[in-house]
Amino acid sequence: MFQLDDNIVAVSSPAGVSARAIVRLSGPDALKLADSVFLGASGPLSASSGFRCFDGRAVITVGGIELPARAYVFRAPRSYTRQDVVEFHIPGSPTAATAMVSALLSAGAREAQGGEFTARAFFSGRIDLSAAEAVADMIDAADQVRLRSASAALGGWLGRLCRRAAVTLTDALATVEASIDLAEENIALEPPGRLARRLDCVARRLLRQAQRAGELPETADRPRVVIAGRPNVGKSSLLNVLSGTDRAIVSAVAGTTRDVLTAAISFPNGSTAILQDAAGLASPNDPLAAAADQAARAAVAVADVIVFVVDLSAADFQTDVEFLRQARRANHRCPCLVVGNKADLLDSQAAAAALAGLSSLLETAGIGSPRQPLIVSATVGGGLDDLRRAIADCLHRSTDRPGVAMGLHQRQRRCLQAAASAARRAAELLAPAGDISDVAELAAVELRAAMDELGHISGQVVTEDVLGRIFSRFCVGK
Ligand SMILES: Nc1nc2c(ncn2[C@@H]2O[C@H](COP(=O)(O)OP(=O)(O)OP(=O)(O)O)[C@@H](O)[C@H]2O)c(=O)[nH]1
Ligand SMILES: [Mg+2]
Repeated sequence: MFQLDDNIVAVSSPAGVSARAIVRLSGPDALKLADSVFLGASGPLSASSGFRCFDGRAVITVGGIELPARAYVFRAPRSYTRQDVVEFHIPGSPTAATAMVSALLSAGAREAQGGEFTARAFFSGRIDLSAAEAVADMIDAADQVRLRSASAALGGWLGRLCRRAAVTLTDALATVEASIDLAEENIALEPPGRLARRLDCVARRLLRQAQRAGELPETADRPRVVIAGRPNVGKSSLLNVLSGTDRAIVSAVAGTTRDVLTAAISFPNGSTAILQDAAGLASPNDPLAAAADQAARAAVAVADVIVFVVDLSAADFQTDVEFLRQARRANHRCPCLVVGNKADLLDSQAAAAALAGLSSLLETAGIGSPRQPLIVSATVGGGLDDLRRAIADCLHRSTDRPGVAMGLHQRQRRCLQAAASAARRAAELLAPAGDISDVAELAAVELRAAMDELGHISGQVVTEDVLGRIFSRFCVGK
């Protein structure tokens, strides 16, 4: 999948103009190649020791470009990739960075693919697969909670959990295999009951972590805030005003929005999310409306926060409450904000009465949310700051459950659960056995299966297909 022994180069700072651009080079000839574009004040980089930085000039002969530059030298094996690595920091012009990469390519380096530096760190044994995934999670982290979780994974909690479990499993497997080899020899091994208890303990620990850890997104998706509600209540108007765009068509005709529309929203605390507006939930009677309704329900089902909008000036909220109940059923773990829109059409007394009516209906229906419905006007603008704050708050809560500083990808969770099940099956075989050798062959199969599952997380047992999917999440230069 990746060639590992040649010299790779890439711009590893973000696209666009910035204070500094970083060009990264890794491989057996990295220092020699670096010397072809860098004139250091204290001599060639290939003569330098590692863990040093040198000021000098980047000299790109094609085009006659000369720039002030700083080179950071990391010598193998004390580098990210365990190869010689040079990082050039130059003034943040994308043109200069691209010219430098081109010069290094002409000198013999190869353009790095997305994630290839981290792949080298993984294949050289510098980090395990869970840490490599954490690097991608950290780059993608859309909020502090995900950042904390990525940082915990990079700190190695998952790797340590798997290694500790693997030690017990390897130990148990050795005992079980010894029981086959030594069956004739009358050598006392650990009693099967005690071995079973140890394995059961490992299974429980793995399962507990699988259940406790939060869910990490499989892609670089920002959290999704889905605006739902009946047709014509002002969902598209809210999408536009909250995102500061004209993304959605607004009209007095019910059923205007058909597709799920998306816009970015950012919050005062710096976090960002994807805001989605879909068709009004309805009991559709034509095929197009049915497809639109289905798309809206699918968006609700995977939302991180639901903003359920009702038209406060409407006389009756029964249908709204029924649709809200359906939305909650489709995604019961997701926080939900109820928003009374079009408050500008009511005077304050009528608005208070409508709010009380809506709240009591919600309570009767048993779907009273922990907070009161919010009152807003998408067109006049009232209540929108409160709504933004409430959404940010919900986003925080949806990922910041107490004790959850750790997150797992679905694949990792499945592997932990499968490892736990296999360890438990081994324990169940051993517990009632009179002697380990009575169940040794079957128990060994289960123990190996459990170890394989853990190996899928650390990367010891992993297919090219899984690796390809993981490293394709990275951008070039990382
Ligand atoms: N007075 C008032 N009118 C509003 C407000 N919000 C939306 N409207 C109007 O309500 C109508 C419907 O608004 P949309 O934003 O298209 O509603 P929607 O929920 O997206 O409708 P569908 O896409 O058909 O489901 C438009 O005429 C809007 O101008 C509001 O806060 N106050
Ligand atoms: Mg709409």
